[in-house]
Amino acid sequence: MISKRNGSIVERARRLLRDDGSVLTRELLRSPGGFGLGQVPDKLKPDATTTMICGFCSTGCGLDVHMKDGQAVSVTPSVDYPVNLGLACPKGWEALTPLKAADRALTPMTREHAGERLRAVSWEVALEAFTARFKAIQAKHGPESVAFLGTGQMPLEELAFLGCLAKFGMGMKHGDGNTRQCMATAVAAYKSCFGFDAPPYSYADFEESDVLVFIGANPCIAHPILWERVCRNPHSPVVVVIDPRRTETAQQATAHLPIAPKSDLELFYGVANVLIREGWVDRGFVEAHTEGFDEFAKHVAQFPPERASARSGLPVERIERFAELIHRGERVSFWWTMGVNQSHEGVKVAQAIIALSLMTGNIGRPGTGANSITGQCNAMGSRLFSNTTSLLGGRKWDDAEHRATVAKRLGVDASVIPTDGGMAYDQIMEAILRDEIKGLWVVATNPAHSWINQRDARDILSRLDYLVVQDMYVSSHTADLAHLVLPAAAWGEKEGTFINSERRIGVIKQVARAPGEALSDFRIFQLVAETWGCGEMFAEWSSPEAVFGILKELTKDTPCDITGVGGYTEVDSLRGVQWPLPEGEKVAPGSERRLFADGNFYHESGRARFICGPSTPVPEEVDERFPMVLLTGRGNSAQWHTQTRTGKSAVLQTLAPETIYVEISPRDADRLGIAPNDWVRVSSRRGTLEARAYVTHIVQPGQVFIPMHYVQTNRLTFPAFDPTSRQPAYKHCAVNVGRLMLHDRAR
Ligand SMILES: Nc1nc2c(c(=O)[nH]1)N[C@H]1C(S)=C(S)[C@@H](COP(=O)(O)OP(=O)(O)OC[C@H]3O[C@@H](n4cnc5c(=O)[nH]c(N)nc54)[C@H](O)[C@@H]3O)O[C@H]1N2
Ligand SMILES: Nc1nc2c(c(=O)[nH]1)N[C@H]1C(S)=C(S)[C@@H](COP(=O)(O)OP(=O)(O)OC[C@H]3O[C@@H](n4cnc5c(=O)[nH]c(N)nc54)[C@H](O)[C@@H]3O)O[C@H]1N2
Ligand code: SF4
Ligand SMILES: [Mo]
Repeated sequence: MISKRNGSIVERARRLLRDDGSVLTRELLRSPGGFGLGQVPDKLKPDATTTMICGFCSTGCGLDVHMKDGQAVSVTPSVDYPVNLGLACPKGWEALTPLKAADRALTPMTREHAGERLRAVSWEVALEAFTARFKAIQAKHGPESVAFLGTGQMPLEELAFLGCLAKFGMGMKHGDGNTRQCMATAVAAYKSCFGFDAPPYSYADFEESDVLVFIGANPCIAHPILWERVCRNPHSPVVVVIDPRRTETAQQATAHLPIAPKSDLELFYGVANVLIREGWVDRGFVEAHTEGFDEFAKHVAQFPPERASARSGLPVERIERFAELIHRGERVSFWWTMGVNQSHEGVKVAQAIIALSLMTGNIGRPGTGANSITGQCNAMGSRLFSNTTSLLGGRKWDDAEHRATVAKRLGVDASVIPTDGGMAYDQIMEAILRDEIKGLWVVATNPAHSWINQRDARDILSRLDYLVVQDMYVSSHTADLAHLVLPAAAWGEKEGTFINSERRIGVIKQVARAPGEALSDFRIFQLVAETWGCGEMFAEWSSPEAVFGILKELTKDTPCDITGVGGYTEVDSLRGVQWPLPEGEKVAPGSERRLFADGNFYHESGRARFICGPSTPVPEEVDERFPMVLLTGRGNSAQWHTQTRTGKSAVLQTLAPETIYVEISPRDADRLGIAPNDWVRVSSRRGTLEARAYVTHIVQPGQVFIPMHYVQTNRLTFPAFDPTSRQPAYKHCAVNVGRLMLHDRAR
């Protein structure tokens, strides 16, 4: 099974291997040229300080990691990094703690059947099993019967490796990632309106706007350092927050528009209607740089502010005042996040936001833009390089020329490159249910907690003939269902690059040793390639930096062209570098750039497009039995997603609520006889959970909110998806709430 190619990594490994795998690991940890990664790079002197990008959110703060005796001992925010300017949120300060947790995956582990205990095995046994099981499934059910789920939390070099290995080397057609849960809507909107997935802004725009509109975004919690940038704005800006909840951000804003959930589309069409009615359109910009405005104007004529008012619950005059504010603003920027993306009609909402910025000429100038903020540290990288929705470099799967270019550079036959991106995440889950997909490789994501409608999700995952989970922890809820767990090194224990929300590429470095026999995802992919028998295909993929070089070349002549960027050292000395930077162009260290300053967009016509469509009813209306709307999202700046990492820091745990809670309005609490801190039961048609009542004016009557950080939350969510982006609509389903008597509480 193992490739016999002389000098191959596995051959080398084999020579070093003893039965229990221990020698392999120890030897490799000592060999900087081998595939071990325990070695702190030579350039890192003991006691030196080095700067790298934070591994949590897409803000991409620079962190100074301080070393003593060759080990990272503490972290402080970098003062001269253009993103965070000396600031960090609690997760950044605590970035090293999750590495030391007791439940780190230390060796590969297997089990035959669900419910059995995992058993430690050597890497060789694990790789043999991985290959034999997946190959057997493919032999029986076809190559497409094995799929993968990846992540926006691995460096570019790793997520590109996974996408190329799986699709070109292992014959998989279907593979997606957690970026589908997160950014797919923005991707679809940008591609359709701009001709490429291109967030146009730079963080300097937070400081240069005179009107900032946040839509379904709570940066005080989810992107605290970006909110700090807003606070540095010297123009006394007007900040408008459009969110059903009076969030921490809304509380600090100039104005809060507490719209009814999922009424954004009709609201924005109503605003566009007023802008047109009042003659507040930048005709010069629209004529010179856009297409489709007339049809858009015709469409929004059906949405007078009265209609927007009826749907959103905002008075007509507030809608008109909001339109006027946009008109009067000289530099208006629109910022959106999950309140828009995670909706059954999110793509249309995002397109409507883009339309507002285009029709008022608020794009390409300082302080403007239709700006989607990304979520995870490398979500932007995964959009361009994970080989899921886009072919490497943001290219198109269905374009023969694009496929040929990629095939040529990678030295593979063009026939191994599929002609479409394959199934989206939800379609992969459905295909498992239909018995079409029987094997799944899950890397750096935790779907048993984070996927929508959890009962079904877990049922689906447990139907697989073979589930491989590659994670830094052995204790994740998804690892609980795995047949094979591969132990991964984490941020801080490996190197590579991330792309942040403003398109800035930054470097991460190895400052700590991975525990036990954990290997970087990069090394795991190399070993899988060798074991699978496609190692030749990746002969050039010898190190993360070598892969960075290949990926750079693959961006040539695309909108995200970074052929002018040097190696890691140069990226570092430039304090990160934003794409694009084609060969021959230069930027100064710490510089900030935005797109579309020349009014040229990426469609063949060079124009941006207005796109619109009918609004659609919410997938699960409230009714008598389930009379309240459940919203979900981020709860606290010290909690990250499924908490596998932040849950390991005592400091972060102290900053976060102890137990799961549900925000409920005083009026509903009163009506239901619920006092603050009471235990309540929240139920939907799909499941039930128990939570503490947080009685608060943050939520409107008729709505409740539960953070996603608790594993119970997705028991309730309704599996609806935007039909274009296939992003899950996590932010709307029908529930009921009732007070729990003490004796009712499930143990
Ligand atoms: N501390 C912390 N920070 C994080 C993360 C984390 O887990 N913890 N995760 C990161 C990731 S991956 C992401 S994607 C981002 C997410 O960042 P955000 O999108 O800012 O966070 P969310 O809380 O998911 O959603 C934002 C808001 O959308 C609102 N909303 C719900 N429905 C609607 C609606 O119909 N219309 C409008 N206009 N608003 C609505 C919710 O009330 C919520 O306040 O955060 C990133 N940052
Ligand atoms: N109800 C509800 N659900 C939601 C959301 C919501 O708003 N509401 N938001 C959605 C969004 S936007 C997102 S992005 C998803 C996030 O959902 P997930 O991706 O499932 O969440 P994480 O906890 O970040 O999972 C990352 C996993 O990777 C592991 N890991 C970390 N670093 C590494 C590494 O370097 N290598 C490997 N191999 N493993 C590593 C972690 O231990 C963890 O198990 O959740 C989605 N789910
Ligand atoms: S804001 Fe995001 S990138 Fe910055 S320190 Fe916090 S988690 Fe890290
Ligand atoms: Mo996300």
